[in-house]
Amino acid sequence: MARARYIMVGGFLGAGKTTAMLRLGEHLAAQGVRVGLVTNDQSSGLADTTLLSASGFPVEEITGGCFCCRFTSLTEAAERLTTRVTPDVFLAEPVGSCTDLKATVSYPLRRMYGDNFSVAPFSVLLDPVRALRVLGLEEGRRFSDKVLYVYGKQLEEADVLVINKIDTVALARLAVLRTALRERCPGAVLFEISAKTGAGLEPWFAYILASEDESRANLDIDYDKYADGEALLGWLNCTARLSGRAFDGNDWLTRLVETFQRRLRGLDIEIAHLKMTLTPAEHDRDLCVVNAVSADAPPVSPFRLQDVIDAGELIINLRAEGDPEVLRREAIGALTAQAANAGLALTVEHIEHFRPGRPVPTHRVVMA
Ligand SMILES: Nc1nc2c(ncn2[C@@H]2O[C@H](COP(=O)(O)OP(=O)(O)O)[C@@H](O)[C@H]2O)c(=O)[nH]1
Ligand SMILES: [Mg+2]
Repeated sequence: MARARYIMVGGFLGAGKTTAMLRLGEHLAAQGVRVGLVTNDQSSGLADTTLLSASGFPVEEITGGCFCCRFTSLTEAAERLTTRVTPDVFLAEPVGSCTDLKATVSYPLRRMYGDNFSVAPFSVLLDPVRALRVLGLEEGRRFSDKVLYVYGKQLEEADVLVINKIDTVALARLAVLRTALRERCPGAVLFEISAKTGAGLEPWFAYILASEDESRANLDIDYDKYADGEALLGWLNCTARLSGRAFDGNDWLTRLVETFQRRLRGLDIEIAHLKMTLTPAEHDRDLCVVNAVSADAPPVSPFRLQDVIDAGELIINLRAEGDPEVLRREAIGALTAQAANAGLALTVEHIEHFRPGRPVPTHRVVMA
């Protein structure tokens, strides 16, 4: 049997991994290539899984830890997808606060499952506005140094650096970022894309579909610092049911995101990624998605409901640099107020808040 291709698309929270994977999935499906997707998070109830499933792709979700720490779950998820659809290509999205993924995922896959998978070079996506701030090229809200350490390691380990969202920045700003990245990551192949408009996607797709992962000296990484940086990020996942009278779900969800952002801005908490989905009770293909990738960035809604709804399921995924207790309190506050505003009954079905635990990879293949 021909080996399936394993393509991992990494990058910081909110960089556009899910959006780009969806585009790649559509590109492949249009050519009759079978695709299976794997999402990953520290806990369950993922907006990404809801979004990708609603797009019609077979998705397996790995929860409770990242790929590197749950390597066996990754290969099991691949087996389940194989049973379901026998994918020619697996597209996998690691957690956006993870790094050292070549040593802990790509190399072990090649070494132990080389007969099953041909592994693509590792792509790391970045949001240009975030990157310009992180690299100190522009002013704006930033994370603390330990979080930036993880961000820096993500850039450093990229085989392929992909500046995404080029539709959001002027050419001059893009040029500044390109120059800085070339200097900082001379070994990486650079692409510039917009997963939203489709600009620049073809050359990147062609490259990752055709090239093989190459061994490089391992990332020089201090796992204590990495763990500290990851643990500064608070995680909140919430699933809730709304019901009552007919309401405009698109408008309602955008206001909820704005309310939540305002509350977090007031506490000087920077958001890495806040994403919400609202799915009507009766249509599993219709949904609204609203995202914010910073406390001060305007919310965007890449998917919108066709019609007003009178009942729905809400998912909130927040990753922000703040105390998880505070994130929970503010989430409940924003949600209760926004439900009351619209005269809706609210039932919180599941809520979790925590800091990611120390990364302890299942395997770490060391290259000289
Ligand atoms: N303007 C613009 N927005 C994008 C682009 N790619 C992704 N986004 C938006 O960025 C946000 C985060 O995207 P997502 O794919 O969820 O990021 P992930 O956390 O890396 O998986 C969402 O609101 C997307 O709609 C792009 O090329 N241009
Ligand atoms: Mg995602």
